[in-house]
Amino acid sequence: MRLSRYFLPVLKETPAEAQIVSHRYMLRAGMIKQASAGIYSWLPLGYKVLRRVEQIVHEEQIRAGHIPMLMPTLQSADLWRESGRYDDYGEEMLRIKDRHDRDMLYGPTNEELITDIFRSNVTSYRDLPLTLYHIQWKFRDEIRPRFGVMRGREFLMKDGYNFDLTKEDALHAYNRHLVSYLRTYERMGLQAIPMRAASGPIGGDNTHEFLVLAETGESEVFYDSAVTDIRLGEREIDYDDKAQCQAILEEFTALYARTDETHDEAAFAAIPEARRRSARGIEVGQIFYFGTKYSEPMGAMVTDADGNRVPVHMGSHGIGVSRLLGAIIEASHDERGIIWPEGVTPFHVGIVNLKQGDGAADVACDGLYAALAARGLEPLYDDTAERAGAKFATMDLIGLPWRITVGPRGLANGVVELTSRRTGESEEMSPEAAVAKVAEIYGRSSL
Ligand code: 5CA
Repeated sequence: MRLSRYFLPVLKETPAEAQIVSHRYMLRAGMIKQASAGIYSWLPLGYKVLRRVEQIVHEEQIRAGHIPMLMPTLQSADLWRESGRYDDYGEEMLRIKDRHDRDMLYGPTNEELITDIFRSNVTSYRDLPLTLYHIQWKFRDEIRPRFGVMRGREFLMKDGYNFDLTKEDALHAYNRHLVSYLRTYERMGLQAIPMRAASGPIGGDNTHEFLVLAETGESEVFYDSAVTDIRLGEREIDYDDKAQCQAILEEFTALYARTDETHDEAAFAAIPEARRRSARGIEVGQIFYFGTKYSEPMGAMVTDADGNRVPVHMGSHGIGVSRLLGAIIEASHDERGIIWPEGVTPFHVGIVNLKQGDGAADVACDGLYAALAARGLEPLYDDTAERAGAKFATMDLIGLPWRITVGPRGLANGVVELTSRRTGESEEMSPEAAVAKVAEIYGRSSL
């Protein structure tokens, strides 16, 4: 993309309403614009990152054997009356009447809708196990929407639902989600720690929240510092292997890590004092096993091997997709702006032309652009007439992990400069070497 043809409305001033760094940078970098309280438009740069995050979520869910689909945002109140949650859910649910005076609602979550789809189509244990998921906008009329996309009223969530014959199978689905979530967050450059939590209006006793440690997080957490040393890394995972998934859950949840809702002072005091931590965290996901809470009242039954009709065991599993952008920025930024991890960056590399209009510099930039694009990479080429300082400031603010700087002086010696946004280190090299290095970083060197 050429910046002169893009829509990147960066702000020089820090918006007064933004209290935390991710909100400030998302506004300043022209990623989002508030439409009304807790509701945002996703401007092109923000939308691009949102799509990248969504793509990683899809890839890891599909890898775990979960099936993508799409349910609507508006739902009929009737289903929620069946589960008993229409009255229970309270003020957070946005209730709407259509022209025929029918009660509708903007879905805050989808347990009822998916259970209805299941019961209409599945009747035998032979069709189990089944896990369906979607990535769809939700609405919760939060009393205090704040911190930009962190606590929105309208927000994007990945929500998945498992249907199993037995509790044991449903707990395997729970474990599978835990493992796939760990992989998902690690690919985004985040460490999200599973912590024992409370289940709230979703229900059930088994639940873990995934927390990214950050001073600006809304959750109070207590943990053994040794949990921060555990990584999933590149290990091979077989999502059908019950023992392996269970072992990973145990590895990640053996040490004390809880939110304030389930915090146990006595258990916390048993941790060696040097490892005891109380901190704040951003909740980027939550998994639940709730058994037959919805299947029983809504009649989601299957025939088992003995011919008996039994309610299915279910769980639901959510990732805060739009919130993740805020969490990634909270975890990765400096005083000049965002520093995107390579896995989610909106453009792979920035090209800064120090002297737009200079024949050699323009030709070199066009050549770099074409060579990067040929390797399947997306550069953002600042081809505007701005002065160098302003171009650098914009690149630093929007946080592309790599920048190639091109100027007549370097070109006279046959070199451009490749700079890491994270370390600030620069290296001079030929344009070809810069393309090869960037391609290697993104695993596109085979072309
Ligand atoms: N049905 C279950 C699982 S699919 C469910 O709704 N779980 S949840 O309530 O925990 O939401 C899942 C994730 O959505 C949360 O972990 C959080 O990351 C995100 N989320 C929840 N509320 C908001 C909000 N107001 N703004 C942004 N993200 C939110």
